[in-house]
Amino acid sequence: MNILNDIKQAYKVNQKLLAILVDPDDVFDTVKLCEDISVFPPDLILVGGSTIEKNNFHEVVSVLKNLNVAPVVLFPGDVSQISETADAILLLSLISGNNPEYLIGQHIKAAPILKKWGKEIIPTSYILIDGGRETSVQRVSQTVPIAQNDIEIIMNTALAGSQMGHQLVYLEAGSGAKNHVEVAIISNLYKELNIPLIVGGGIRNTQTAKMLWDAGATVLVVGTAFENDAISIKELMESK
Ligand code: 1GP
Repeated sequence: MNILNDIKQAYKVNQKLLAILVDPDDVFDTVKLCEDISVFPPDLILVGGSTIEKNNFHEVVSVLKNLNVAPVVLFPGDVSQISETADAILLLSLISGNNPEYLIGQHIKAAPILKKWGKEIIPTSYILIDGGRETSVQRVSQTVPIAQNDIEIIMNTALAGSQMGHQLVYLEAGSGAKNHVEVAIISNLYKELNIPLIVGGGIRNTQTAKMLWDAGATVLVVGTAFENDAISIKELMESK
């Protein structure tokens, strides 16, 4: 299995992918979670959160991995969120901000762990875009998101990330964002960059998902709406 190759291939042939984000802090019933995911599985399962208060991170990753319905990819808020059983990790650099801890600090702490871990590491530009309210990623990282209308800055930030060797660009409006990343940003980046886009934050219905996929996102990430049973994976998968 090579998840980056699969995403690049999807990008090349204009196939759309759905990732469901599971934040272990919001998991109260792993049996229900597994049922919800296995009835109609997404293409990818991301696991992580800006902070993890509960002590269930490894359990949640391994329960999802044991389902064996989709690759389980770590989406870590910090170095504590690396689990033995996952298939890959998005090694996120928060390049829209200037907090050294999220640009390189956590990465240095994670480096020896990831070396031993030996699984797939996917270097990813993580770009925070204003989603209309303060989200936990903003609070925890203490970085200011880029305004939705600063398309040139967003573009140049993503371009710099790809020039630094990042393989994916994750445009993040933040979990529970009021406003998702705007279509104009996605379509501009899709036109100008040669790199698959992951887009997440504030996607609450299939119409929005379809619009963002059509604008050029290769992977859409849905977390809150799935947690709240407000969206169905089946409908999302069928709306591609
Ligand atoms: C957050 O992009 C993800 O990192 C998902 O956001 O919870 O708003 O779907 P939502």
